[in-house]
Amino acid sequence: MSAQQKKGHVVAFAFPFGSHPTPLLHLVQRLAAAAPPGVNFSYFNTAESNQKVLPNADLKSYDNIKAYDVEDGLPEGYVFSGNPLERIELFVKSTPDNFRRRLEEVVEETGLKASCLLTDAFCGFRWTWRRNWGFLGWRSGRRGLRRFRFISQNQDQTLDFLPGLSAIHASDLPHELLHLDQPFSRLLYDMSLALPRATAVVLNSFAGIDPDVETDLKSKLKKILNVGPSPPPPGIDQDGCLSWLSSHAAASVAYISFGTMLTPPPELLALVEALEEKQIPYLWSFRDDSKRQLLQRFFEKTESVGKVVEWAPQTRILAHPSVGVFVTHCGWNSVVESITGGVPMICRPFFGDQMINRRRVQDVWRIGVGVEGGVFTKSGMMTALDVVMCGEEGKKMRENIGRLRECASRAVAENGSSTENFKSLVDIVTSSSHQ
Ligand code: U2F
Repeated sequence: MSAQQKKGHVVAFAFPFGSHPTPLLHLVQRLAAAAPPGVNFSYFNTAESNQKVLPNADLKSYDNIKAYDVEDGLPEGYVFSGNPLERIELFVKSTPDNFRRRLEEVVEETGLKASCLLTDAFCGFRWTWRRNWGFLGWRSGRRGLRRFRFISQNQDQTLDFLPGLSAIHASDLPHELLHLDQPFSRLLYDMSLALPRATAVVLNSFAGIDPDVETDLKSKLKKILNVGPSPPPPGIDQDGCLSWLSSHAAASVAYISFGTMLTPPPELLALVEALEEKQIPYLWSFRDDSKRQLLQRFFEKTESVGKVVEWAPQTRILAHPSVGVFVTHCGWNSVVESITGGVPMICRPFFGDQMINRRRVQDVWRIGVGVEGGVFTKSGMMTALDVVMCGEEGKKMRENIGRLRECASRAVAENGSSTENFKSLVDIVTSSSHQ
């Protein structure tokens, strides 16, 4: 291939909420480091989200990546009603025009036409279908959506019609899937139509975790590329979590985090009562000021056994031998990181894919338990802590997670499947066929 043909302009569209923008930016950085000279990368995200993710990304060391702000869809002087989905819905309504406008400006300024589009699957807008572009993705399908609606009438029914998902119950489905009149549901629906048109769907997952799902995806999509588990970001330990962990016995600490998007509910009181009763040392990533008042007394009372920080270097914490359990909302990144760290989970999912992830953790991989009745209660949490941290079942979970962890290590080793898939991805995004 000639140097001229290798030149290209890879355009990444981020979904600016929760943990979405960061993994996409990391992927762009990995690709930019591996791409042949002359290939440029542009990362599009809202100004607010860029302000959060760019300072940790050290883009200065990449002369082939530029970040751009797109409009967030908030009308001037807008007053929020308190609905947590409002910001997302306004953004979704402003797509794809906000991305298109900004991209046109950038093409005008730089003279570089987009040669490849690498987007979060949530940005699978209809206008992108005109060309064969790449998507970072999740799984669904038009027929699937109709079936989901049908089976949702019986919450106990399982998804036997989707290979590899027979353990998932109708009650585990995100209710957003079933109401196509809402902006967020339309986004999911558009995504399900867009994925089969993409040149490749890139997943933060690895071969062997879900063989039946992988086979099914291969039959439905042009190409799937598991490139995970993604290499962990350095994760600065500004609050001394790791040295605190090192002063504890092996597998004795509960690490607690509910991800980046949640306002956890008042039932957290039941969780803390269980921790206190069992005298379990805990490390909690907690930055929700609205709930701090609720838990302040507990935090003070248990200062000698607990540590509360606003942001924790999670991947490093989960890799620490003192952590015995991860109390999690089951966001996908957290589940993968817990597997990579070899830590069994206590699951309290809240929305979206989290209930499906919980079901797989508990019933498919058997590497954790859901909380009894789906919400925190003192007795349910005490039982879950006993099961995971003390009992035979917990030992079995650690063995099961060890096997998955080995699959993950093999995948990212030299010549491993994720390593090879990543090389294919580099070829795809830098290939002249898109230009
Ligand atoms: C949404 O999930 P979240 O962003 O809430 O949660 P995760 O997918 O688990 O990702 C959280 C990331 O933030 C990191 C952690 C994960 O990589 O290591 N982190 C950290 O480093 N330190 C902290 O103190 C707290 C978190 C959504 F809600 C889920 O349903 C989806 O599955 C998920 C992915 O699409 O996005």
